[in-house]
Amino acid sequence: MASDAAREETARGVLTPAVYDYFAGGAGDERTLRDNVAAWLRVPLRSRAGASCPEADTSVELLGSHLAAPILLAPVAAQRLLHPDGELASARAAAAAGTVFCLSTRATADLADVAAAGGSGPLWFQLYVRPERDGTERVLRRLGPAGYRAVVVTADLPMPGERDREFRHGPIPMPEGVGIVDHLGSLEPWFKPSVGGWRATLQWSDLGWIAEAAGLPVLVKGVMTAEDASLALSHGAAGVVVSNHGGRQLDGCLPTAVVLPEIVEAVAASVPVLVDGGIRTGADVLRALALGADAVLIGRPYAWGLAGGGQAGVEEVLTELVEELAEAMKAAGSASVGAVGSAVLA
Ligand code: FNR
Ligand code: LAC
Repeated sequence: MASDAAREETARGVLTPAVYDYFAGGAGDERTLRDNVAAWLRVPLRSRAGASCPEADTSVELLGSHLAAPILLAPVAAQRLLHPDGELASARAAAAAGTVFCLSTRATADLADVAAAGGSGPLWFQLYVRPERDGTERVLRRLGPAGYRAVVVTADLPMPGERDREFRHGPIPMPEGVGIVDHLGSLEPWFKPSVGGWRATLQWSDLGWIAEAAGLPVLVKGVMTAEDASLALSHGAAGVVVSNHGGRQLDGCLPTAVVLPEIVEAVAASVPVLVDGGIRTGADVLRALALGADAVLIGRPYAWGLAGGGQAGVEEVLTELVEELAEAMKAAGSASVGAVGSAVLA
C-alpha cells in the first residue's frame, strides 16, 4: 500500500528502538526480508480496458467462513508492545473488516479475552507446540468453546532465526501489568524473543493429536516446498500457509512469491493454499490470487497500523488494502475472486 512506508515511519517514531527492531527485523542480513517484498513486484500483471469490468466483488468463502476479502491478519506476537490494546484491537479491527484475526501463541492477551473482543468475527489460533504435550492439549481444548474456527500450526520455528537486529537489544521489558500469556493463566513480564522453549522436535505425526484435541481444522504455516505441502496433507492438514516467517528464519531462502506456484500445483486442488510475506498492496494480493493462492495474510503492515492508531489504525490498513484489491481486480478484468486466474498475469 502506498502509505505502508509512512505508517512504518510513524510507528518507528512512537516505539523504542528495541521494540521497533523486533517487529521490523529479519534474519541474517535480511535478504529474504527484502526479497519477499520485491518478488511480488516481479510478477507482471495484464491490465484490461476498464469498461470490461465496472465492479469487483472481493468476498470469499474460506474454511467455512464468509470473508469480505481474502486478506487475513497473520499471527504476530506481543502486540501490547505496539499499543495498549494490543491483540484486542487487532481482533476488533478484523471483525469490523469482516476478516480473520489469527492470534499468536505468544500473545499479550488470553485467547478468551481476544474472543470476547472480536465478537462474531472469525478467529484462528496460531500454535507453537509447548515442550509438554499436556499443556498444549489444555490450550487446544479451550479454543472451540471460546469460538475459534481453526488452528494454524507454525512449523518453521523450532528455534528463532539468527536475528541480529533483534537480539542485540536482549529481552524486552513489558509495560506495567503486561506480559506474554501462556493461555493457561500465567504471565511472563519479559519478552524474550530469542528464547525457544517450543518443541524443536515437532513431527508431522503431531498434527493428528493437535486436530483431535482442538476439534478444529488444522493448517500448517511455514510451508516452502511442494514436498512439505504434500506431507502436511497426508498428515491431515486442512490447509497450508506458504510462509518464510516474514524473512525471520532462514535468510537467503526464496521469497514466498517464487515458491507459491509449486505448492499450488501440489495441493491446491485438495485444500486452501494461503501465502504471506511482503504483501503490501492490493496489486500484490491480486498477484497472489492469480498465482493460485486462496487468500493472503499480512504481518508488519497491520503492526504499524496498530502502533500508530490502535484499532482504527488496523482497520485503516485493511480498508485500504481491500479497496486497492477491488481496483486492481477491475483493472485486470476480474469481477470476482473466483474469476482471478492466470490470464491476469503477463
Ligand atoms: C511474526 N510472525 C509470527 N508467526 C507465527 O506463526 N507466530 C508468531 O508469533 C509470529 N510472530 C511474529 C512477530 C513479528 C514481529 C513478525 C514481523 C512476524 C510471522 C507472521 O505471521 C507472518 O508470517 C509474516 O509477518 C508475514 O510477513 P510480512 O507481512 O510481515 O512481510
Ligand atoms: C517471532 C516469533 C514469536 O517471529 O514467531 O518473533
